[in-house]
Amino acid sequence: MNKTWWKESVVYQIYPRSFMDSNGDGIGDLNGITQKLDYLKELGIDVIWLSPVYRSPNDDNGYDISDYEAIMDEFGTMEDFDRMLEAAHDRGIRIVMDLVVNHTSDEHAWFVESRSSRGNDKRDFYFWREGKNGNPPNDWGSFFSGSAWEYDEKTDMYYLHLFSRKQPDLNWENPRVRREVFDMMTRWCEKGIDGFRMDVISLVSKPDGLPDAPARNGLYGDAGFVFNGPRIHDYLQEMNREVLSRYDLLTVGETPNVTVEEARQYANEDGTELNMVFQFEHMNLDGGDGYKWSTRKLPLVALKKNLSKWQTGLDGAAWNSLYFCNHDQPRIVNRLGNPDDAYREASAKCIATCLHLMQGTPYIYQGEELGMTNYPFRSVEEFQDIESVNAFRELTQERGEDPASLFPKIAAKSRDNARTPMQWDDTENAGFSSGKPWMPVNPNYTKINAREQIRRPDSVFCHYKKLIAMRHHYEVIVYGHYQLLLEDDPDLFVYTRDLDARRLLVVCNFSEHNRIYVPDEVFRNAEVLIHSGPGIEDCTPREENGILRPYESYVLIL
Ligand code: ISL
Ligand code: CA
Repeated sequence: MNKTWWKESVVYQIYPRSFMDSNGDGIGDLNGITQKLDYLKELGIDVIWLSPVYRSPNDDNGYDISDYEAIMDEFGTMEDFDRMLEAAHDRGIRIVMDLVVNHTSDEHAWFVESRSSRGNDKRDFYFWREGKNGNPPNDWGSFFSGSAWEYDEKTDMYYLHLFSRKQPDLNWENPRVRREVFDMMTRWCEKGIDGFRMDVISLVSKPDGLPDAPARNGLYGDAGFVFNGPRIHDYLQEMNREVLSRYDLLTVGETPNVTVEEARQYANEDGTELNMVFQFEHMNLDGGDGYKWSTRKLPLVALKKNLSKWQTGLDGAAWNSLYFCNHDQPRIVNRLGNPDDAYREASAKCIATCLHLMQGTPYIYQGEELGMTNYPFRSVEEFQDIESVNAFRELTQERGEDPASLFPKIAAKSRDNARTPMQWDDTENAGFSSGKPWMPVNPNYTKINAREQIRRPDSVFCHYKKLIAMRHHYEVIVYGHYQLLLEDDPDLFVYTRDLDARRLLVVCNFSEHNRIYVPDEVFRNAEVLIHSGPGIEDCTPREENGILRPYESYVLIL
């Protein structure tokens, strides 16, 4: 397997709107990020993935871009961006940009032109189709509810939008579209950025002829089949030749609905497409009936099997991302751990150890390193995210779901959970802003915040810091081969990693009771790399009698 810096790095995702507000308007901004670079340096991360900072009308918080080469007014100016990039580079931190090119905003100049007339020069930059007997051209549903087609009176045709109607899909079949995208990417590379996280890149090649979906999902065709379309690999190889191969970048494809087989192609070791995939199978294991809304917890045995499948399936052939949190996911402590005071920190650390000792590039989402939790929603009116708002409306009004029983399911899974402001300290608004935050701060900021954790050696923050330092020190953590033990145990997640003479044993008790696990004889004299659990201050796991307390975890190295 090739050794490269992006396999050895730890990435930290910033959602700028909620990270740090420097000017008191309640909205996080670029200067706020610059102010907090020393915090990230202290944590020890190598790379920042910056969620979109481009000009946008914010129908989907910046994932609807109206100008790829301007900064969103609320976030600052291009000069602020340049200063932030330089300040990050001064600290040895790279910056990876979000690249959202499956769609633009409907306010992007290309779409404004495209929609102006049937004969417009940019008409084919998007998918325009005639309706069928007064209905949309096909049955596809949008990921944000409703049909994926919007009727446009001006030219009496429909345009495709797999996300909101303000996010029309770009037509990658058109070579001019690809040229424009590649040139725009090149200009960002010339500016000195360090890579791209490619939003839903597995969606850019649409099935030939845009047929109805093979399966129905309620009122609409299940758009799941639109992923990994017929020309996706041609497009990525072209992008690689034209742009990516000319710079030293980290490239990660957001690839929902990708299989291990396909991922081996997207992120192949030969480097003809992307460096790594960011896939979702493990995040879908706690979904409900036909959709993601549910209060179920992530089932441990299924999670172990799934993560292990990816660990062994890509080993030596391709590269994966390791993550439990991002701006689209509820907080992992609620999903897999226990947010109550007695177990919150222990479970956050157990989860972190389990993930960060695997093969792949770890991603930490802002606040995860503090063990931040879901927001305690009390009513539907508190949801802000377009996905949650639309889903609640569609499921109650069009599919007859009972609002009272749907509410807790959406509250448990809403993307809003990840988007409450970063909890910096215990002062007003958690130190995020001197004004009224665009989204309420989680009331638990008085006990969960960065200032308190940075100086407490047994904090979640210090645990993440240690995990990152370990990865930088031991090659076996980056490159070692993985093997799962105790496959069917409902509480324990135990695995080994091997590289040459080095061997790791990772032991995590994901339950709220004591368990006994005695490591194999070969680990008798192994060194303890990291150890955590409720009230554990010492550094030696009690392996002699094998007792593991709730959420206790440790790593041994030979
Ligand atoms: O979060 C989701 C719904 O459960 C996913 O379907 C999500 O929409 C999907 O992973 C694509 O996400 C990306 O593209 C979206 C944007 O809203 C997300 O924030 C982004 O991560 C459209 O650009
Ligand atoms: Ca601001």
